Amino acid sequence: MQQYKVAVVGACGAVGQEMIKTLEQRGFPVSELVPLDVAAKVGTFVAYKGGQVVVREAKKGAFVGVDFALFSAGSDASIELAPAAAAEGAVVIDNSAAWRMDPSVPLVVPEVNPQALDAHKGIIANPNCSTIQMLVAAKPIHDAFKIKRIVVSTYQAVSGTGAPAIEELKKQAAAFVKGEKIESEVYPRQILFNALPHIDLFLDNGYTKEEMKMVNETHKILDPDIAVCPTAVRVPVFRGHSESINIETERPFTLEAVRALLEKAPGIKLMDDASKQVYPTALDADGRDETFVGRLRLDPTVPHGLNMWVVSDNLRKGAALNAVQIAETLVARGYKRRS
Ligand code: 3JN
Repeated sequence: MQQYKVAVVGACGAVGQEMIKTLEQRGFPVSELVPLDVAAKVGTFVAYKGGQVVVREAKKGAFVGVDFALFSAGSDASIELAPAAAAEGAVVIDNSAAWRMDPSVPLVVPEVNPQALDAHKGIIANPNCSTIQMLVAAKPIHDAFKIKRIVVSTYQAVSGTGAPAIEELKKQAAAFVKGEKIESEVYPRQILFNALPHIDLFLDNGYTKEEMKMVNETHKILDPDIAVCPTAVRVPVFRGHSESINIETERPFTLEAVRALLEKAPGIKLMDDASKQVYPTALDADGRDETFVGRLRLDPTVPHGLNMWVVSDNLRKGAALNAVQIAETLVARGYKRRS
């Protein structure tokens, strides 16, 4: 079997670590793993296949001979280094927002629009985590009944913000138990025992950047005609984003038909039996690859309405796994080295 040299940029970060773990767990054919990060991390090690691989500096010249470069080091690093990596012959799969809306860059969820990969010119973008799980669940419904409008509220884990936010939630919990003062640095308000309707920056239209990513990315990936109305909320959960999704379709459907579609849709696990209190939660999704769907019910307030609860691991399907699946899909579609 052909093997590929794979670089991970941001290898020491939460998503970078998950990318390396995912490559290993899925048996991606890696001839050499090249962990790259900022100068301060050079010489440290990442764990891979029972061994330790030394971290090198992410800089121009580091991508010669690399087949796939998985980037998760933030937008600035992607803007600076992704074109260089592509020029050096690598296919970049970028987890940041830097290139997502560039018309020449495919924005891909492999279960939804794998065909978009064929037009890549060396850079491919991974969508925002909240978009990915929403579209995995929406795709089979859109194909069968044509979605007109989606109203979505997210309940997003602190790991979406990064390691400092995970620490902040832990510290606030410890301070609460000890009866000490609760300090907030990462978030503008206390996250412990709270829900913050504020993810990323506020824009002039009153929505946040996170919310507008869900709108714009849905239009690029699935259908520009779907109206999307989002509210993104941060909750005191470590890992796993949950979404309450209300869908209005053009064509009529039955719950049984939707259930049958979701049962056989790729990447989805149905957890839906209200009589036995079966529904997915963030803890069920932790470390898992699937997007979980439950609480399926009709919305009787519109002609063809559906409600569902969709949960997925934001670091995995929302980031690392989707990126690795893009590489797998490129290989399955006949990847050839670019230079
Ligand atoms: O907050 C979350 O749960 C997801 C965060 C995503 C994020 C955070 C900082 C910068 C992104 C993203 O992937 O859209 C970016 C970015 O790349 O702009």
